[in-house]
Amino acid sequence: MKKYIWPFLALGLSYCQEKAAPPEQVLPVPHERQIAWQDMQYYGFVHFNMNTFSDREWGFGDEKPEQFNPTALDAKQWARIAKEAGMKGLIITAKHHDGFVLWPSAYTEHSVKNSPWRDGKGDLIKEFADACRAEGLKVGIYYSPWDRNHPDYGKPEYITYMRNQLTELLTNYGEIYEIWFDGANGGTGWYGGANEERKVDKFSYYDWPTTLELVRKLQPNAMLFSDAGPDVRWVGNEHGFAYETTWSNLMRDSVYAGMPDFDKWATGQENGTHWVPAESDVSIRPGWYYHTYEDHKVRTLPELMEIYYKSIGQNSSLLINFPVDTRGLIHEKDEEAILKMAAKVKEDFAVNLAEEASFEASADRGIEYDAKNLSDGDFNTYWTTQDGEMQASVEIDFGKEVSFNRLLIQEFVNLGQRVKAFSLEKEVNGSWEKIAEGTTIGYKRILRFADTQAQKIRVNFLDGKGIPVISEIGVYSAPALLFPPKITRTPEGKVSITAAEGGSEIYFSTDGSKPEAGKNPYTNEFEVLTAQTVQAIAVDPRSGKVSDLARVDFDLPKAQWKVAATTEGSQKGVDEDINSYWTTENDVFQVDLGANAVLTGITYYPMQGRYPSGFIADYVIEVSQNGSSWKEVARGEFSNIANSPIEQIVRFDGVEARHVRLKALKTTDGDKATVAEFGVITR
Ligand code: FUL
Ligand code: CA
Repeated sequence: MKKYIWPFLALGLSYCQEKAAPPEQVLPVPHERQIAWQDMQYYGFVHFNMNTFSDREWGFGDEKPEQFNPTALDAKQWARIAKEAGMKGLIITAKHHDGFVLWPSAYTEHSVKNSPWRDGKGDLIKEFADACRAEGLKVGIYYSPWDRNHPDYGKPEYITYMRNQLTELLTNYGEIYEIWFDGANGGTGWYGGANEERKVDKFSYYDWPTTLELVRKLQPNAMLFSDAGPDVRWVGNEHGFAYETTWSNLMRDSVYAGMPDFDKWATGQENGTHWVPAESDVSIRPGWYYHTYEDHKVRTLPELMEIYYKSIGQNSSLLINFPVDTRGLIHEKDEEAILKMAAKVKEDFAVNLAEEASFEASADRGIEYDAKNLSDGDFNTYWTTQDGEMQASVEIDFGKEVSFNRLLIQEFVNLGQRVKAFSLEKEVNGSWEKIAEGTTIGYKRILRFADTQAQKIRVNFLDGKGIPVISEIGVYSAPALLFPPKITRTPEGKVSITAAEGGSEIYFSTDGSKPEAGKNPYTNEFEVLTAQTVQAIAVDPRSGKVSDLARVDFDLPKAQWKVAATTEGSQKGVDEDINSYWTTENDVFQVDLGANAVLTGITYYPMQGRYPSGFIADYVIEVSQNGSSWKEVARGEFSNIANSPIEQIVRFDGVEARHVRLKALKTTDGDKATVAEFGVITR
């Protein structure tokens, strides 16, 4: 144990009092630039480039600059939305795998300078940087090392090209806070007309040490991102989820960008040698680039909140992507979704119950490291114990019984990440009862649990790489996520209704009336075997707040239905799951309903995959009593299905039949027709 005597600094009453030295670092510790960055927590991605216009995720490299032609581009709109959403910076795809660049680079013709946008005089990196700075946002650059356009890709000459371009980007646009090097590298491409596959040795080809040296020289404060860091690492998935146990320590010398089995390193390691914190990246839609056919797939509020809690709440930063559309704007639906998330985060953390509470620790290191530092809102003041006191707990007394469901903890990671196990307990009649537990904490850890009432709680630090050094502890009561409940039915007709978040109550109706809070609560699944409308609402019992209405029009259950097919999987077209699908053999989807019914229409859900195919464009619907003689009841086109693959409904005059078939006369892409879900209408 080290103690200093600082007689010259001591004043007044504390004259000659011993001051405890801060705890020793536990290595590795963050660099200054990482300390500045970790506080940002949340920033945005803009994927906008040639792919926006070629409607692809990865361009081949043979696209033409003339294709890049946004009609209403406004980088100020992006920055305004990011700012309103609480983001601290934005990162733009200056060059993606197809090689097209958003600035007038002197080193290539494959650039905005040869596009119709702003008559070839535009510089999108400049417009972007100016717009960000006007809103107080930091500016980041995504640069793809892989270039499917460049003739020299794979040769040493290309590395010079890449460094020249990085020099342009890092010299001409002011301070850059993060540079994002993508791990996807090498493969087939156009490569100046060669049209071939070019494999590169991802470890050695780019000579990263030299490139990184250049980048450091030009932008000493910039965080360098790649799978392997060196400053910030990929989280190992594109769902935006870090891990229950997430270390900022990484065995950095064992990993490199684009390595095949990166996954197993993605959580970081307790004994990692370098400080390389995780960044969770995710798009607000399935694709990174804009596709109109994903307009109905913008992530919902419960999905976005899950991302928030699993990234920022699990020791990671969060990078959410906007696929800017062909106008050059963030789509209205994406804006709505991100602002809803921002509002919900604000609501969840509106009141820190710990702020007014009294804190008492089982041990501390002296007055400067008192437990009151845990609720002063200052990350740089912390509570810690004497050297060797590895286990300790902090009791929080609210003064009266309060209700809560979130615990937020921040470790003072500037001295290294330590905690390996902790738990939360509440006092019940003089004894302690466990509410929740966790492993790592890191810069920020948020535990979610069901609403709990208590006057006193305690946080136990059970195991760590060193003594606990904790900056802040917060306790919150997040209102239930009031999202319309999900109503689903099995093919057998069993209906279940689930709320987006535990703790909320559900009320429902099956007779067409509007469900009311307090009337007809949902407790168990029930049967719906005829055409019936089920409606439901979620209610927060504490505030009495009511969600929007959920409504599903069910028709005949499908358990007895048989799809005529010789290939496997045809029942996937009638399994009440829109995420499974079947590819038809001959563009015909034919069903035996098992019994006669009076049909007045059909429903068709096209395939919902990330790369869907076989949407039916032109159709004929036929019915039959015996399965051999057929009668046409409808014919037409599913307009705009390519761009909006939502449920299609066709109505016709009532007709009695046992068999029904949907025939594709044409699919949007010429591929075999696919069916995600087929249904009939009998009312
Ligand atoms: C990936 C890329 O291949 C995607 O297109 C996207 O840019 C994403 C952020 O990183 O590795
Ligand atoms: Ca503090």
